[in-house]
Amino acid sequence: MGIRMWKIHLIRLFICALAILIGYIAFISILDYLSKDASAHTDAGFGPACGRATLDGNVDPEEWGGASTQTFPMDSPSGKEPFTATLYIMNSGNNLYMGITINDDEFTPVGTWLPQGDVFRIDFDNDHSGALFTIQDDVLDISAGLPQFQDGFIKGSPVPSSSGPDVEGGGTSDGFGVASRVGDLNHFELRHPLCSGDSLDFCLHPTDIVGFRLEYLDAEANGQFGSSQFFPGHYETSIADLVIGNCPLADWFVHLPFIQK
Ligand SMILES: [Ca+2]
Ligand SMILES: [Ca+2]
Ligand SMILES: [Ca+2]
Ligand SMILES: [Ca+2]
Repeated sequence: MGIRMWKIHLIRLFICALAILIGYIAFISILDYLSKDASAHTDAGFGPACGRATLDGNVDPEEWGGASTQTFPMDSPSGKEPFTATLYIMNSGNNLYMGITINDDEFTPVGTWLPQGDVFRIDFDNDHSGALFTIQDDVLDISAGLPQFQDGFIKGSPVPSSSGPDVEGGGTSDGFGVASRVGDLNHFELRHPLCSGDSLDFCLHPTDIVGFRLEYLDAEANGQFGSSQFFPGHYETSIADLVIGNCPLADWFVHLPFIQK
């Protein structure tokens, strides 16, 4: 075989290797895209629902009757027994309302590691990008101990998920929430403006879709940390969807005194 033929063979070999490499990269990219698509924005969707509730720490099924509702086991990555929670979501013309019940075995208002005891942290994916913990994303905390409601935001430092109250980041505290023990469940109720005007809050309009993830941090009766449990999952791409309803409902606010039950 002459030198010329060798050159042609080498060029063919190079082109084949290049084609295989490009194919492999494309295959891996498609797999990566599909895996992200499967985990982000799961089918844990909450449809548009209109309503408003009295925030007294009692998730009364009647007042939340119009809400989009799901009952589910929490994702407990530590291996502790998963709690079962029911989440109710609806909105008025001005506010998002969320109600949650969970079968924690006690309502703990003070903890060693959790100063406000049992707490739900709700992380929002403001722009529905499929990623949590973008700087300034909205974060709401509703806890057993005082102050029961905190309107926060992602600070991003020292770790991506670190958050702080809006008032410490130059924003305003917007919303309200109350938690209490009702029967053998912990109940949490809150509201937050759909569009407060604060840059540390989301701004949502009818038909908008926003992503969110719940995290429940359980304090035990002795104040020790119990477990951290999640919905729809514990990954940063585990995000449920919420569609904002077109609801011409005005709000009325009835703030009942907090009564520990
Ligand atoms: Ca209520
Ligand atoms: Ca705010
Ligand atoms: Ca906020
Ligand atoms: Ca507890």
